[in-house]
Amino acid sequence: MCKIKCCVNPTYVAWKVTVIGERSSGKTCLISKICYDSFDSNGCKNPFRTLIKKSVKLDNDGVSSKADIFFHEINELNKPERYVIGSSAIIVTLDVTNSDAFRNTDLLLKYLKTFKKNKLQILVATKIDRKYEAKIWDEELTELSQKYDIAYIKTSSKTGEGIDELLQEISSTLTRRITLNER
Ligand SMILES: Nc1nc2c(ncn2[C@@H]2O[C@H](COP(=O)(O)OP(=O)(O)O)[C@@H](O)[C@H]2O)c(=O)[nH]1
Ligand SMILES: [Mg+2]
Repeated sequence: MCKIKCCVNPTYVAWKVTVIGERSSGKTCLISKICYDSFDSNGCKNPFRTLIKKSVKLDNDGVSSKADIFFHEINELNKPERYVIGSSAIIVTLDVTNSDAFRNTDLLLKYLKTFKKNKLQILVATKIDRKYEAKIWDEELTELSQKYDIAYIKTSSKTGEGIDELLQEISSTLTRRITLNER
């Protein structure tokens, strides 16, 4: 089994991150915003099935290094284990304007609990710019976050809100995990 440690040297690390969520929950737009800083209001037609790279700089206890984060998306909410093989993190997207998505996201997070030990998981509320149409609020997000003991971040791929915070959360948490692993 490839542990994250084997991909690491003092100045470079690579992580695979899986973005999973209901259809139209904003996965493609999220990856596009993170990796290309672009948002297409006509919708993002082509899903990112292959890995899309975002390079970030890390500062680990004063030692600067580089990380490449490779994102991909999946729609298969039903037993997605084969798609998350080799992933260091799983981002679960939840469209705040879609009240029907709450239950399926709850079920997905329940299923993903199995992977919690070795994969960072973050609940990402999407389309926060449409707050006047929002059906899912902090109360529901906090409920899921506490139930499954995972962080949640509110984002908008349209305005960019929360995108830097999300990237920071991924890179700092995964860096911390490497450091702990190496001790
Ligand atoms: N207003 C707004 N619309 C978004 C946002 N993210 C995605 N969308 C729209 O939601 C629809 C589905 O997005 P997409 O990324 O293709 O969803 P996916 O099926 O989960 O990959 C598209 O019409 C997007 O333009 C967002 O942050 N704000
Ligand atoms: Mg898509």
